[in-house]
Amino acid sequence: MSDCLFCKIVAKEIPAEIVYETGRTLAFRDINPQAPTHALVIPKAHHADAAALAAADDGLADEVLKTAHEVAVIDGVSEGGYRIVFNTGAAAGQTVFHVHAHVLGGRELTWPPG
Ligand code: D5M
Repeated sequence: MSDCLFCKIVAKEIPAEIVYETGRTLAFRDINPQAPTHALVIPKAHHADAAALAAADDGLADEVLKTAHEVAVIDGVSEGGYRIVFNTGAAAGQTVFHVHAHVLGGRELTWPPG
C-alpha cells in the first residue's frame, strides 16, 4: 500500500535497523523501544492486522512467528523469556495498520500489560 509506513520500510523508502529478514518477513528495531530487545516483525505483504494475517491462511502467520523467535535468538533473549505482542485494533493500542509482532525481552516483563 502506497501510504503505509511499514510497506515503505519494506520498500526501503524509509530507513530501519533491520535485525533479520526472510523472503516473506522482515524484522527491524522499534523506533521507540520499551525494552532492551524491542523489534517489530512484519510480513512484507500488506495485511492490516493479526486477524487479516490469519485469514490469509497461507502459512504467513507461521513465518512471522518463526521470525519473531529468530529475533529472540539473535538478541540472546530466547532462553531468558521474551514476549510476542500483536496489538490488534485501535482500542488495543494499534497505531500502524500493517500487522506487526512486537518482540520484547532483555528485562523482567510484568503482567498484565497496561
Ligand atoms: O506499534 C507501532 C510501533 O511502531 C510503535 O512501537 C512505534 C513503531 N514505529 C513507528 N514508526 C516506526 C519506524 N519508522 N521505525 C520503527 N518503528 C516504528 P502499535 O502496536 O501499532 O502501537
